[in-house]
Amino acid sequence: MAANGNNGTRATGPRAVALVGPFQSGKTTLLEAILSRTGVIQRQGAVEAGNTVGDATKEARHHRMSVELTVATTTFMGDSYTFLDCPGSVEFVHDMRAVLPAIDAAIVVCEMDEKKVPQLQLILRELEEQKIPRILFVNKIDKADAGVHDLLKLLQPASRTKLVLRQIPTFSGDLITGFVDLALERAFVYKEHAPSQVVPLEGELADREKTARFSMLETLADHDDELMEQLLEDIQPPRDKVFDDLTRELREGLVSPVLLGTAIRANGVLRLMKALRHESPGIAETAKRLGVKAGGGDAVAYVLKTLSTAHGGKMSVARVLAGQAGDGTTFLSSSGDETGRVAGVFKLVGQNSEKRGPAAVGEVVALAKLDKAKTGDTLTAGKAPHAQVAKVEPYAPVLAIAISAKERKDDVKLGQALNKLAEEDPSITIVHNPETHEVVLWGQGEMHLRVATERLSDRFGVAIERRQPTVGYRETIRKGTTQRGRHKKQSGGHGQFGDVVLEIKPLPRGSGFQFEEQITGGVVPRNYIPSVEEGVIDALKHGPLGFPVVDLHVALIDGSYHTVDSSDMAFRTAGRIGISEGLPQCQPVLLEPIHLVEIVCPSEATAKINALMSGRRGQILGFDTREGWDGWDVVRAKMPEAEIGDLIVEIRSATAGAGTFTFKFDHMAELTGRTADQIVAARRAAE
Ligand SMILES: Nc1nc2c(ncn2[C@@H]2O[C@H](COP(=O)(O)OP(=O)(O)OP(=O)(O)O)[C@@H](O)[C@H]2O)c(=O)[nH]1
Ligand SMILES: [Mg+2]
Repeated sequence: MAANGNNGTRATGPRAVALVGPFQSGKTTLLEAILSRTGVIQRQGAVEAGNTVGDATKEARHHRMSVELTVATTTFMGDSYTFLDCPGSVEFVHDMRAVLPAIDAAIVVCEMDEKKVPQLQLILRELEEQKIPRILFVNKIDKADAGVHDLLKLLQPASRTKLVLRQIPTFSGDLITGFVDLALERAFVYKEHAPSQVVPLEGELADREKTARFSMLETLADHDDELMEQLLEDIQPPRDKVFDDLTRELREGLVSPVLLGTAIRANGVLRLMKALRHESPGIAETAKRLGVKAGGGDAVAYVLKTLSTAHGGKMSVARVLAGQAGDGTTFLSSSGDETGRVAGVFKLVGQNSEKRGPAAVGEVVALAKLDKAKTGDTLTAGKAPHAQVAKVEPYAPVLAIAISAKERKDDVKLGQALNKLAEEDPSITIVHNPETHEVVLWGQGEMHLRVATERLSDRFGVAIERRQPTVGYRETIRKGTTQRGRHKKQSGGHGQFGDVVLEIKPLPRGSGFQFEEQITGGVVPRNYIPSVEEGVIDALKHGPLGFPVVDLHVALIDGSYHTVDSSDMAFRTAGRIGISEGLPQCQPVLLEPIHLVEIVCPSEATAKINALMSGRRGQILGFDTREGWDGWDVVRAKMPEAEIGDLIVEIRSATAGAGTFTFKFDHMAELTGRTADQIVAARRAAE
């Protein structure tokens, strides 16, 4: 198939490009290099020195890693580019996932590091599924050795699309000192913080170049018959044709080019920018990919991140997918709700926001005061809602902590802060446990929750205390009994009198609580019976072991009353006494929640995961290959809730961060012996 007329024509208009990749691969450093190369900043800062444009929040600086998205807009050769520097840590992956629908292309920053290949695979998977063009940037070439020859062998397994090596490194001894661009057929030596210098391509290097170029062309020819013929007939394809093919095949998702560089020295950055400029699609193609309907010129925008500014204002970082968005634009969400009226359009460069005029199609800006807009919303200024261009559900949380305000007076403030926290980061879930009165914060991992609590104090001014959340233990009985509950009080004038006989019987697991009345002859008057049941329920909230009691049947079989002294209160008390005195005779036993756990992990970690599960009282149900995932397994097990607490921490450490799990309540199981005794003792001590 010959290149058609559109191919090779440069996309125009503003671009949105995400910097993604495994943890610590150098994305934020690369952003810094791009900003310095494009003149936004005078000097390139370093993550180590804590002076980069990205990661400028207190939490990011403190942990020396990206803990949220950084947005920075710059200009290169007359075009506007917004870079979205995404955190690499899997715990903050939602910030990346929410960004992806809005971008024209992704730069996947990676390293020559075998350990990081599974993570790379996860990221490429997301991009492949969303059909987002992607360029791999192999960073830290300064640290790579001669093994870099095997670059594709290492990286290809992570990608389902064919990788094409666009550049080969050149060496001086063991050090990589430059590269040959295989499309341009030109050799360069790296200069620190300056454009690379062209050097003659000759001798042994020219031979290496020929071989590498041929294999690049072979890959491209898989999707271009004309090129295939030229290669077979030993005809040199024209350079323009090669560029056209690179462009078309990148945009159509047939190949992913691989470029090299060293972000800390800004090496390889200009070539990367040029590849973006010439080869990445623009907003027209992206809007098509997303199915944007630009009816009547109304603005359509996608919200990729929500920020709470220091002064409490809300900003929706959005990409304009059609029309233009300016002050006064009123938006509707996909569900037809008014999200508010734009009051301020800002250009972002990290923490720096600069007021500007209306945003044109393709631009990424922060829109102020869209009070009801949420991350992931598709907004339209039209009369009818626009279909959601993408639906990004956060991953189910995997780790929880219980939190409370350090000072009681901050309780209300904490509630408000939690709302803002969840608005900024939808991968956090806040659950109020009505039984224990705990506020439980669910998140994606230890660091995620740590940063969340830091934000609560740094950004929203609420100091908090954190605890392990209470495990949902219950207790039940193993045998039945019949017990009288009698409440009699003669205090001055009016006395209190209630008298009941309760028959208590165990029920099968999962039955809950049943109450039945079997009163004959009106020994307990009808109107008092609901109060007896209430008294029973009161007592069941706190059984002899200290936990809520479940799976039992209580029948009211007998009793007596007094015409003057009996009352609802008295019968409620009698019911409660009957249960409290009866249960200890029923062989109470502890119940613990057991969950069905499903772990996904790279196969080389499966044995470790099995051992880990068995070590935590897990019952392995089996393991399988993960469908559609070469080199991955799924392990299924049943596991007590108490052991799941920090399971994610262990899974991540056994899988270089790539493994994860989901869980679902399965059943309550009896727990006896030492573990049970310890739990009961701890409960008593806590009371
Ligand atoms: N040797 C070398 N080190 C680099 C290079 N680029 C980044 N680093 C170092 O790698 C570490 C991580 O850099 P970052 O830029 O924070 O990486 P990142 O991908 O943004 O990290 P996360 O966002 O936390 O995933 C820092 O210590 C950098 O100084 C490079 O080109 N060469
Ligand atoms: Mg970073």
